[in-house]
Amino acid sequence: MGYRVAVVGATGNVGREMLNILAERQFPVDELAVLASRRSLGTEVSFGDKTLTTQDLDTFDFTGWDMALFAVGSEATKTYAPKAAAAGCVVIDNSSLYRYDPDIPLIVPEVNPQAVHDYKNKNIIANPNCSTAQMVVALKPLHDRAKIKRVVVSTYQSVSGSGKDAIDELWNQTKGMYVPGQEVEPSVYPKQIAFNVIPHIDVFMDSGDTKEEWKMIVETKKIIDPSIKVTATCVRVPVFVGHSESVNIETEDFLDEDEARDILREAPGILVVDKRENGGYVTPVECVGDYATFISRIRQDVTVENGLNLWCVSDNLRKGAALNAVQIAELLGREVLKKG
Ligand code: 2RA
Repeated sequence: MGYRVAVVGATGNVGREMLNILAERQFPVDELAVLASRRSLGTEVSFGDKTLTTQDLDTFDFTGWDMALFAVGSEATKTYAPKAAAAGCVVIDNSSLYRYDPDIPLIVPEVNPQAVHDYKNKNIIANPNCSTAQMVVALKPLHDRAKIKRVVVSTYQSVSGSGKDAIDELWNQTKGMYVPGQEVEPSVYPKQIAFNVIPHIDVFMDSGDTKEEWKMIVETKKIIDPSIKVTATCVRVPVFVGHSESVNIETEDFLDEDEARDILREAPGILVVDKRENGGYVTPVECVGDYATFISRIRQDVTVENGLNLWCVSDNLRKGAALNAVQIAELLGREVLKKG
């Protein structure tokens, strides 16, 4: 016996990836409901070799459904997630709405699976921000071995993190650079993204950090350890899918690069590609469609007593969103609901 699962926001990039991954991983689904706003009503979406037609989220009754994977913005989540939770359907939410609620677990299954038992407070589990998810997968095994004190991270985030319009903007703006008269002015982003980088993701906060940077700080503390000091610079780059991160780590105990590499090689969810030669590292175009968090360029940071540098790349629509949500569903089923 399997689960009755709803995917909310099934026509968006992340919603479609959730369906792809539920099928790829043969999640035990007895019944699947694909829900969307009235605007997308009747849209057909793929689930493995099946084609499903979206139902109206506004009128859907979640009673008797086991789990609802939400892949919609915070506003729609605010309206419909409590409705699903109150009907007894466990919500796994990809928006940022509930991530910082102390009564709601924020989970990366390779890092803090034990937190899945904390969902009972509000029948909701939060999925982390995409740039946080891949980073904490890499940090956790090193933290367990040598206790991380401080993290300095610079991100190189693909445009798919901003949605379909951003993908179109990069494509059309790039084409427009070569076709006179087809120039495309910035609209999704404040500045040109083609052949450019933009050090601004989400809104600016009083501290001078952007909210994306704030999310990485707060979420890393909630998922791994509140004592870890984190500072982040999040940058949008002209890449379609795949977030990259340059991560500098300072630990309490000394950890040499070879031991760090061995620890990462054995850690869940990680693939180490690290050779000091041409091509001996992973780039975003190579991670697309993969489940793994790829780690390269592992080396000592000799400017501090116990420092390490590494390069971290992952598919932001998968580990950064849809895959992590499905892994939470698997964890919830295995550890709590125990059907399937
Ligand atoms: C981004 N992390 O990359 C944000 C939201 N997905 O735009």
